[in-house]
Amino acid sequence: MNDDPTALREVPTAFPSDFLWGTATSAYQIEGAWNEDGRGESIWDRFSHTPGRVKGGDTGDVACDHYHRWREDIALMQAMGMRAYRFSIAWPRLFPQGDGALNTKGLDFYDRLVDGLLEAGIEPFVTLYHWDLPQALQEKGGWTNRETVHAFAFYAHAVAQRLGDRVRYWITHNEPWVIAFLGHHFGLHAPGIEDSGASLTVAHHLLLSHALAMEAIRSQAPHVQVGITLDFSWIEAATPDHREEARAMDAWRNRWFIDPLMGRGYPADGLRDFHRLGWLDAPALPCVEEGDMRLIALPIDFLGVNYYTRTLIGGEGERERTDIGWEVYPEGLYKLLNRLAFEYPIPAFYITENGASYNDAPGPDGEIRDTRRIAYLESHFAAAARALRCGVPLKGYFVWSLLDNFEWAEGYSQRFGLVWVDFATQERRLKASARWYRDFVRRWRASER
Ligand code: IFM
Repeated sequence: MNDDPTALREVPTAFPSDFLWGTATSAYQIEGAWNEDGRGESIWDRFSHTPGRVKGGDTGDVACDHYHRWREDIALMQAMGMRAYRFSIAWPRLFPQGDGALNTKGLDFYDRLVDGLLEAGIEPFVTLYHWDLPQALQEKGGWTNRETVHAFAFYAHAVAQRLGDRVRYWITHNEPWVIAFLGHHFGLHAPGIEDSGASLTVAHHLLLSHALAMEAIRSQAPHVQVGITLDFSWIEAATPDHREEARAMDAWRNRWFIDPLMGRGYPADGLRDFHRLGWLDAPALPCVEEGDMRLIALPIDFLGVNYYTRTLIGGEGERERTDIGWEVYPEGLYKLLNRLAFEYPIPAFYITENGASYNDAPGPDGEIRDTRRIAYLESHFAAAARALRCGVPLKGYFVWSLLDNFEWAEGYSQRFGLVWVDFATQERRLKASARWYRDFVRRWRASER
């Protein structure tokens, strides 16, 4: 038995040979260059520049300076043997005012990035919206305004027209739950609104815009795969008394988006329960126009699943947690994938995010021994392997994140990266987990399946 926590244990052979191992990032969290080459202001620029909104007054103005260092970052992925990379496009780089004239310099950046990835043998997965709405659209009501749905489809069309010949995988939205509720009900994310009625309208418009964007992408690139990424939590009741609350939480946290996408409409039990439990002060569904629900249910080619933790209703206690305070619960990934595959007719799944915040610093020798991250990943990879053995059509796995980066309202206080970033000098350094992941993929490539 090898006691070295950074050593490779058994490589699960369940992963097929075309499995896409990768890492994920998003534009605002890594790019920096917030006002270069004609980029417009986004709601996250405005939010982070507002005192008191982000821990430590941190902003994404520079972040990981990926806008200038993308070649170095591709080289890191190559060194790690990655097969795929999920990144997002900053809408305000392309349309500084949200719609209207295209800023070609913005699109050129992503064009070069895609070419660079393909040259390195890395499959690009493009996310169109990872939370950075052009501020100009926010001035007109943002996602509460139905016009934004059309602006998003217009933006999707422009990106697909340019990149659709090379990008084979497209994700419309990342985590609409977070956008709708953290951004418009709790006010913890941009645009910092606290209005439950608005949050339900936003949720509906996000789903509708997903459908119209999917149509726009398919019109430009008929052979690509298009999906959406939802964030899920494994919800459990700690005691029988908490079962009802757990069911309501599941309706809100897990089913609010997937049910309408699968043609089931909004969870009927949800709104009544949210109201009763005092979670949402919105007595009615948002304005749903005729034909909306049919559009929202247009078939997706794949579902992106973001999974980090369990939500145990009615039970705190001593449980292992990452540095951001989220419980380590790999079993939840296994159960979640099985449940999704069992309940919904989804042809393919990708884990588009899974990872952990551990703030290990370099030791005296400069090494970052993030052994807890290795253990976290190992256990979650094993959970995914079990799901595969049960027949879940899982096609790929993206670790969040390639780099330590701007963790939204937490600023730079939480490090999710496989690669350590010194934000003062922009030096990058592979953590032990990055080498572990590299070895894992190497061993998997070499193993006979
Ligand atoms: O950093 C975020 C990411 O942008 C969306 N999913 C969760 C991650 C960790 O909080």
